[in-house]
Amino acid sequence: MSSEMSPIDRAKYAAAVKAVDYVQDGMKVGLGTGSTAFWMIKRLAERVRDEGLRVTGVPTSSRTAALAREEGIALTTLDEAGWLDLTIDGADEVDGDLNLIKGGGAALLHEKIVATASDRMIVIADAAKQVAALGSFPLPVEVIPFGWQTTQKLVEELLEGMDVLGREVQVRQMGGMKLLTDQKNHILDLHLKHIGNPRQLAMVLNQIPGVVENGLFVDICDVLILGQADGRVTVR
Ligand code: ABF
Repeated sequence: MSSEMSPIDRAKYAAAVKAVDYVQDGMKVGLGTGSTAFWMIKRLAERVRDEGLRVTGVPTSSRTAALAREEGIALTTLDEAGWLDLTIDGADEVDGDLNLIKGGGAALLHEKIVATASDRMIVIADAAKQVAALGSFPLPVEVIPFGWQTTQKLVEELLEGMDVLGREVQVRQMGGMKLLTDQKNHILDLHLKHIGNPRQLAMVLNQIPGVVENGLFVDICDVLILGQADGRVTVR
C-alpha cells in the first residue's frame, strides 16, 4: 500500500486485503466492480503471483474483466463455472441487516446474478458506506429500453404507496446520452432518501414489466468487511 494513497483509498484497500484472505487455492471467485473491488483485484493478483494461488475469476462487468485480465488473473464465465465459492464486491450503502444498495457503477444486474450464484458473498467498503437506513444513495433500477418512459411512470406510481421519503426518478445519463449497461439497458435512479422496507420494495419493483433488476441486495451479503483509513477493519 503506497503512502500517497488517499485516506478513503487506504480504507478501501484495507477492506480489500482482508477479503482476499478468504480466497483459498482452487476457488472460483466472483469479481466485483468499482474502486474498492479494484483494490481487491490488485491484491488477489499479488497472491496469484507471489504464492502461486490458483483461482478462477468470474468478472461482473467488462471493466472488471479488463482489469483482471491485465493483472494476470485467469477468468471464466459464470456458465462455464456453474457455481462459485465466493464473490467479493463493493456496495454503495450497507444497513444494519447487511442489506445493500448497489449499482452506482451500473453493473447491478451481473453483480446480483454472480453474487446469488455463490456459496458466500463478501462485501468490502470504506466505513462511510454503513448507514442506519438505506436510501440516501439513489437506488439504481435496470430497465429495458423498449417503453422505458412508461416503465419510469409505473415506477413513479408504485413509489406513491411505498414507505419512502423521496420519489424523484431520473434516467441515468452519461456524456449527455442515456447510459447503456453491459446488457444495453438503461438505469433509472430512484432518489428515495429513506427506504423503510427494503425487502418489500425490492420485490414489488421487479413485478413491473420492463424492470430487469434493482440495486437492493436483500439476504445476499454474508460477510461485511469495513475498512478505516488507518488500516483497521471490522468484519460482520
Ligand atoms: C459496485 O461497487 C457497485 O454495485 C457499487 O455501486 C460500487 C461501489 O463502488 P466503490 O467501491 O467504488 O465505492 O459493486
